[in-house]
Amino acid sequence: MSEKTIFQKIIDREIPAPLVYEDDLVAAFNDISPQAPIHVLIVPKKLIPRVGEALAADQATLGALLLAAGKIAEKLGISDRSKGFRLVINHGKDAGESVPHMHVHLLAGRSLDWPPG
Ligand code: IU
Repeated sequence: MSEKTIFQKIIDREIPAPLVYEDDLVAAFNDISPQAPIHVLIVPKKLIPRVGEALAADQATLGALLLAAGKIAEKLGISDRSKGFRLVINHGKDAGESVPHMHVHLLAGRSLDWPPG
């Protein structure tokens, strides 16, 4: 059995981090090093190391991640088009992945540059 990821430890309540959202398939908490005024990480409870390694059996979990993002945005009052938010998934070295437990970054609260760096 390989070592739990830091995110698995947060999900399993072994490391304290207030959850901003939780359902059967995903949990969400604030990023420890926020890159925007709002920076939430939405994480599958079952380990998927990175999005490109997801299996057909993970389809419901992948959908749950995006549905959770919409619900969190609504709750935070940023779902109106006059505000808005960005979702980011980093896969691998060139994308800057640092935690090998798939997660969706939800960034908001300021104007975000495009293209990203
Ligand atoms: P990435 O997509 O793998 O690069 O993102 C990992 C994120 O996890 C990054 O934004 C970190 O700031 C964040 N994070 C965290 O919120 N809490 C932690 O204990 C650790 C990383 I380690």
